[in-house]
Amino acid sequence: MATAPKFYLTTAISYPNGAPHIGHAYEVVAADAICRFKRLDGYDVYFQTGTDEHGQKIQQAAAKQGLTALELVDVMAPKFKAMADALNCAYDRFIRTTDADHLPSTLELWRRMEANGDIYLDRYAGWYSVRDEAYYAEEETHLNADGVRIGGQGTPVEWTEEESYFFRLSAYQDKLLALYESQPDFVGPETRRNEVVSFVKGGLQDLSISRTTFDWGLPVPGAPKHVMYVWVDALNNYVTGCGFPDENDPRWHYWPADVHIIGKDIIRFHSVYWPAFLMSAGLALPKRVFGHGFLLSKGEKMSKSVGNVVDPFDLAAAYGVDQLRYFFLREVSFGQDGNYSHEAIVGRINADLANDLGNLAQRSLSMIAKNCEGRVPSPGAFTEGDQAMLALADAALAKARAAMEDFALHVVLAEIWAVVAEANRYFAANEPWRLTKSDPARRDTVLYVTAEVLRQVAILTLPVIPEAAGKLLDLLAVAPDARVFASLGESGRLVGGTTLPAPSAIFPRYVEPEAGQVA
Ligand code: ME8
Repeated sequence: MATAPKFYLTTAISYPNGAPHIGHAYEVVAADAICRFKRLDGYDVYFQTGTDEHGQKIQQAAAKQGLTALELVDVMAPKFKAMADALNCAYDRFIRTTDADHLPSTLELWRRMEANGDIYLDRYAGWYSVRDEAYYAEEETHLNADGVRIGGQGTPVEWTEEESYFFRLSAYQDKLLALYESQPDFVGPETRRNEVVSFVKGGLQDLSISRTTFDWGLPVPGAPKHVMYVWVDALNNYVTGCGFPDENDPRWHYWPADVHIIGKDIIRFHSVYWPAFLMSAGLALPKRVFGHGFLLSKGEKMSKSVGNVVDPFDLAAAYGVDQLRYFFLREVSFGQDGNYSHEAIVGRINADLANDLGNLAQRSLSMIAKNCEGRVPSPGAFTEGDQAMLALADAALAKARAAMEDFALHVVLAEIWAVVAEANRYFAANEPWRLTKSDPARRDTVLYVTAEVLRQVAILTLPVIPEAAGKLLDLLAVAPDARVFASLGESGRLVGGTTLPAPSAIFPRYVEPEAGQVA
């Protein structure tokens, strides 16, 4: 038997300096949908997410609460894991950078970069943002109205001077440019690629990769005063998860990652520093880095001071897990920023899920239960219209796959909903409810075609709304092993006469809670 092609996807690992927010939820849901899609399409998938637990930002947050850094991350990291679980994200590993296997892995990365002549000791003097855990060149900073110096991503920077190990990033400028040239989709989407290429063309400074003014980090080998710069530690999680440095580890074959799914604010770390570290250490490079956009609350960036940091657990409880997942992935063009609001979420739930898909399923399955003895109806000869309807459903996988090549999750869903819309037109135009007396055989054919289209829509939507799509497949009596993309199209057609369970609703409409109740 041919072995399945592998697919290794990672999300960013989040800073557990506070509770997870809707941006974290968005990223892990998108990553999960891509992984589920690939699994259903026959890939051997490895999906890693987790938390980034070292560095000054965590240490400062802990100190503010009177906790040690370890105490803080031991409270917060489980909340990130619980969020991924609550949102039905089927990750293979939730990595924490405090996990025991991450230290030997990261020491080995360091050792290899050092052996390659890329690490030297010097002094750092420059601007540092603790919030971004990032160094900024003077020209990337400005003074704001209050006289506070602000870095490239809008956060305050502070002057930092200390002894530091440096990574010879400047030596990788040409190699990186050659990489972007030879693999045009290495960084996506296009806007992010252009941004990275022009940053690298502008010239690369060597990178400070150790700190001496605090101690919450991985130790630099042979230099007890130094802890590693948190980004060296953080990026390396991606190979730790594959068993690095043990190349006999059964997970090692997953490396290199097929894609790192991250937010647009950390594209530079992933598409400049990380490939340079890997080249230096003699390791294979990830195939792609994709920077999604930011989720904004009615156009504003989330921040605790604006008071619009939304708790993902509350959202899931208010709207439903599948509903929230669908909203994230349908409403926002993956790769661009998107807005969320109560109105927008309710609009999507009621229009797309409750009306378009839910009602069609409910109406057609109730008619089948009532008129066809609760069995899949046996179709007669197909008309041209029936054939066109089936052909549209059969063609959806190819369109979804093509969109998935660009991680265009919103296009994947738009293609599937184009089939749903056509199925609604087909059902309305053929009026099966009028045929019971005049032509029951024709009614059965129309109901069969509708149910068969629903089968395909349910399989295709499993990556995004796993629970509801699974329920729809239960109602259609589709066997568990037939819930894969290989069963789409003609090969997996519903079989007339198959007994069906009693129908029930899959998507209730969202109804505003009574005044006084919290949504
Ligand atoms: O950056 N909308 O951690 P983090 C969408 N530890 N995505 C958002 C977002 C928003 N409003 N806010 C943040 C870090 N994100 C590092 C990563 S990886 C080796 C280390 C995304 O907790 C953000 O872009 O600040 C990033 O991809 C992820 O959430 C974690 O952000």
